[in-house]
Amino acid sequence: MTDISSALDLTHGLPGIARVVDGHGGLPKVQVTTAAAAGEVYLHGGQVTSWSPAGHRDVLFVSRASRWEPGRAIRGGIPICFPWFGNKAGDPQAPAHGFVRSKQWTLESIAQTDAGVAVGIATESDAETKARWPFDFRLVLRATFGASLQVALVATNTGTAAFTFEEALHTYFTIGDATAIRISGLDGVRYLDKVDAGRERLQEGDIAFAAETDRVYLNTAGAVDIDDPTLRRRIHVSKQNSQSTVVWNPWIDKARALADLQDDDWTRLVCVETCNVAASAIELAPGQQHTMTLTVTVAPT
Ligand code: TA6
Repeated sequence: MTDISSALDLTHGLPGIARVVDGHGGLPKVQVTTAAAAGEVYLHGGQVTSWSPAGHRDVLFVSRASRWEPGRAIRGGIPICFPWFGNKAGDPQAPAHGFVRSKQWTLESIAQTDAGVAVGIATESDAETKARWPFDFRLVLRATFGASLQVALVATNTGTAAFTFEEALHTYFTIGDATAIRISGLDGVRYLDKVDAGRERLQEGDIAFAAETDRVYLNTAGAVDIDDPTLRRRIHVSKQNSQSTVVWNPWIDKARALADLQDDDWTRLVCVETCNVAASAIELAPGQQHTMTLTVTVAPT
């Protein structure tokens, strides 16, 4: 066990419930094990990488080809996109989806609550982030592992100038077969089709997958269901203070092109992302705070 994991476990560990241990690549992670659920969060990227409620296999997908090293994003779980989503406008050299998903976060708390075991981690601006984005901020992620998974992302403007940011909880869900699932809850919602040069379209009915799909659903605060006939379960994704939902499946060619995805990973993952992007970007004045929350439940079908 690395010194950092041992020290954090000594300070924050709850014996028999939540421990800080070395994960892949020797990266410290919090491992939660209770009767209600098991789960994991890496300090690298502030990334939840596992949630298995009792009686269910893991609801979150992580690729076996993922990299586990400083400066690289973990491929799977819940990457955090901040302070921009996708490519940064006017700065093609900037890292896609911002810089906090490849940053080391700080463990602040582990506590048992009525809803489950709550893990609090944080990151904030520093010289490196300010070279990319000249604002002072603090981000806190609270992940609660229980019969449901709750994830809250709290952004605070700790500086003297207002700023505008985009954010996403870019959740990768485990599914049995991408060609068989159906996603409901976005009927009648307009979206930007990123596979078709960002053309704006209208969703009609449920989403089914038959090709690369990359869509930004606009002005939608509603919940989404992922119906999975192969794993015989329904994943319910609800949210608060989020006005955009992104749906992504890389399909064959994109999965093959991404080095940290296995070629057939597209068959067993779908991203349904809880966001505030594009026209729903958030403006914060100095001292102001914004909290976006995701709640996931799963039920057999
Ligand atoms: O959320 C969908 C998306 O923006 C896609 O365009 C695709 O690029 C995906 O994210 C993964 O991005 P990444 O930078 O992690 O390879």
